[in-house]
Amino acid sequence: MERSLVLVKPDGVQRGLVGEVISRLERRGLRLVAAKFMWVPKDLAEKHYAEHLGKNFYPGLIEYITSAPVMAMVWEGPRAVLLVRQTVGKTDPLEAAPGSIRHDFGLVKGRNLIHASDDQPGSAEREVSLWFKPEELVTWSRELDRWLME
Ligand code: D4T
Repeated sequence: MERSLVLVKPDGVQRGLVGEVISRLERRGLRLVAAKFMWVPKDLAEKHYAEHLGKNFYPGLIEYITSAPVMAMVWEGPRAVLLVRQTVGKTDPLEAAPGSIRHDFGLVKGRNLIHASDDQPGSAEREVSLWFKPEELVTWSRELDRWLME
């Protein structure tokens, strides 16, 4: 079982797409483990995007992610990291596969609606622990799980 950190970014929240994102991930069969609606403190934004420090788009990225509230969530399932990335689509909406969230709702990389953990080793675990305390992660099962998972 894997976990992935998903953020509906400020543009997704402002455009009323929180429900759409949750609905797509639920329909995929993934299980919600944690969620909080929040302003992103600048130090959290800087830690989250530390790998981009020094790049030309970094200042705009920090300003964007702190410009309005985000919906931060953890989703769980077998191969959840890649499944969520597939549902989200590639970083640039122009390259995102038809049917993905960024394809269906996005125009440009700098307003791509949603974040999802990548599949670098340890990346998802690092992000989940950056955004959520262990006690905020809910352990539960669904009756439906036996029809979704072997
Ligand atoms: P996030 O991290 O927001 O889910 O996006 P990705 O995982 O798909 O992409 P990323 O880490 O490479 O980029 C982080 C963030 O920066 C914005 N960005 C990226 C941008 O504005 N211009 C760029 O050239 C790149 C590469 C978009 C997402």
